[in-house]
Amino acid sequence: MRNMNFKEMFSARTEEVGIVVESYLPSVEGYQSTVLAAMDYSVRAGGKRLRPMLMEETYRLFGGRGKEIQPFMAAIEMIHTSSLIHDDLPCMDNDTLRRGLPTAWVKFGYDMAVLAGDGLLIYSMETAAKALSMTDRPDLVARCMGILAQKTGIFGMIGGQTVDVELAGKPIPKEKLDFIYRLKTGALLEASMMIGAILGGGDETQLKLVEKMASCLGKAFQIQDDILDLTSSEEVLGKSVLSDEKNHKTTYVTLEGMKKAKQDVEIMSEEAISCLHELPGKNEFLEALIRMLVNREK
Ligand code: GRG
Repeated sequence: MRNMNFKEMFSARTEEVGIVVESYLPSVEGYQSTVLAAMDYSVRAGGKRLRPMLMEETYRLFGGRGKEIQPFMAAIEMIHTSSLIHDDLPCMDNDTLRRGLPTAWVKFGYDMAVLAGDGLLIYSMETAAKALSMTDRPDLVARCMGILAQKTGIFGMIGGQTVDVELAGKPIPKEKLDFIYRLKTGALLEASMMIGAILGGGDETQLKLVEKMASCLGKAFQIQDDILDLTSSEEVLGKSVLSDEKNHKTTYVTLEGMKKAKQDVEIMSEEAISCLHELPGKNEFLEALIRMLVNREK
């Protein structure tokens, strides 16, 4: 078989990771099947599966070879998907297209979309707990469950989204925008890579470095997301574009201008790569993945 280029390798990994994630979804049955169908629809709609992919690649970087990472891979994608469902709601960004399909609230109604987001969010914890019976280090699994909850909650993604929503339509000083990006987007990337590092056997110093690497990546990733919202199309992204403008949001681009936004994406991604180089082990795919994420077109 001929050698695959990075794009092909990335697509293959997206598919492999997707199979793991989907294998943890609950069956769509019973009196509550409508909400289960909305959860199932939103996760199976696809997406790049970046967070579980980064988690598994970090786990491998530290030499992890077991299966206890898999419930966490599914859990982080469930949390991410739940956040997309809620982010698209009429009371938030009011968007109608996600992952190339009608958003959950358009397809299942506002009420069911709220419940599907809630359902996925808490099912993620039930899923992560499955790793307890797949390991001889339940202490590490318990720690990872704590990190998963913390980085998702009010001191993580939900906290960042709160400030983002509250300040829509208002000018935002740079420090507050940095706070929003670090929490709203960075926190789940931090959880992904930290869980990979902990279960892979990383020590405390390495864990701090992994957190910093993911935080730089998160900031670069969100700035790139702002850029794409302005410069790309619904066909390419599979989601609504010009959403920030519609919601009168201050973004990195409106604050700093397109040129600086692009430069800062480069700077933050190089910083993430230099953290990676300080860590032991080598994972060329992970390095290429970080570079590709911040230069992505969708
Ligand atoms: C119910 C858990 C819960 C949360 C409510 C709505 C909310 C709080 C948070 C929203 C956070 C959010 C949507 C941040 C933006 C992050 C971002 C850039 C998402 C796009 O991620 P990709 O490109 O998407 O990885 P795919 O579809 O490829 O997975």
